[in-house]
Amino acid sequence: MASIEWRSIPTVLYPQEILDKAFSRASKQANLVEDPDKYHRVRKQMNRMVQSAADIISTTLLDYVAKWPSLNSLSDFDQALVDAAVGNDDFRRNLGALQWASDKVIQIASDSQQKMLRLREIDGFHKQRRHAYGRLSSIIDQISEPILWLGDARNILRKLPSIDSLEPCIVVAGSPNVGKSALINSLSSGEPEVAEYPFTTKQLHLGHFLHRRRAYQMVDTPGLLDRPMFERNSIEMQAIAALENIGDILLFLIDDTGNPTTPIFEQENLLKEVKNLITGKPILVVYTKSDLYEKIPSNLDICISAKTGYGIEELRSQIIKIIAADDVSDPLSLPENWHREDDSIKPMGSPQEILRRQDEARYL
Ligand SMILES: Nc1nc2c(ncn2[C@@H]2O[C@H](COP(=O)(O)OP(=O)(O)OP(=O)(O)O)[C@@H](O)[C@H]2O)c(=O)[nH]1
Ligand SMILES: [Mg+2]
Repeated sequence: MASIEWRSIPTVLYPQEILDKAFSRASKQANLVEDPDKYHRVRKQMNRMVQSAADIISTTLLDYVAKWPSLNSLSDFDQALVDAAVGNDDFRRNLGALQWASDKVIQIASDSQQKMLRLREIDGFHKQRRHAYGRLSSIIDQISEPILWLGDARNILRKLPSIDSLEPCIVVAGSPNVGKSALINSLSSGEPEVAEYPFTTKQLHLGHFLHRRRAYQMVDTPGLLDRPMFERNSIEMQAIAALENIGDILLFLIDDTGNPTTPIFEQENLLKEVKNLITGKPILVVYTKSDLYEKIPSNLDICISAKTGYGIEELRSQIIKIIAADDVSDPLSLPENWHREDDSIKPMGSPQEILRRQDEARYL
């Protein structure tokens, strides 16, 4: 599943702006009508106005529906994000209202066309046009709340983190202040991003590094796990459950240096709880802030310092090894015991050769 580019969700016009856009373009269309006979000209003009206005309104609305992600196609994690940020039910209901309005608007245009066919007076065409415009405005009026909701929701959704579920993902957890964000920053190549995390009031750090052309994404979990289980609300629980889906590995950071914000026994309790909650993936326990030890205790398997870079490269290699993303089988190789009808077919050669031949064929 590809990632959602939340930032690409288009701006939503205000209800009045949608109408203004539709009516002004419709008038321009009407001006293009040429017919020396006034009766026919007015009939065509009025008809053209209604049809164009309805078309523009309907395309504008359907464009929103098309450009907003469909919830069903989102990963569990993204669905949990949307739910926490704006509410999945509202999301569905308000987009559904746009679809409903678009259908209505097309119906109004078609009714109007039928009626104009039966009219015999110039005045009647004008009246019918005004009547249709009134009905179009009333439809937009009826969906003004959903439109305004979508405008607000867009501004919230734009700030959500984008995580590509096709690429490996490392989830970084631990008590407050243990150094989650600092670790992500030091493992990242390029500028780490900051995004909104709707489950908590804190901002979340996103980073990635490349290894053999794969982007290893990192996401931290500020404030998500540092409360006891019974204090968490259902949305936070949903977020934790969703972490199961996005992450290939969970790094659990512990600050066991002199004066951690959270006492070590609490951090260890949290680790136990996390191990119970997140069962389907490897958990790597990482001790942080190694620079603060006079001598690093020998029982700490993995100890790093985001400040000095100590242990960071070793940790990176370990993560890559555990995820084993590079072990994917060669997509161009045939399965074993592949059945061939024709033995005379020559072996195709190495994947590189096949690609080279395909490349050459393209330029023949
Ligand atoms: N000496 C030292 N300080 C560090 C190191 N890593 C982080 N810190 C400090 O520890 C504090 C917390 O670091 P953050 O990376 O913000 O910790 P966090 O886990 O993201 O904190 P929250 O997002 O609030 O849960 C900051 O003041 C950092 O400067 C380290 O390797 N060595
Ligand atoms: Mg942080």
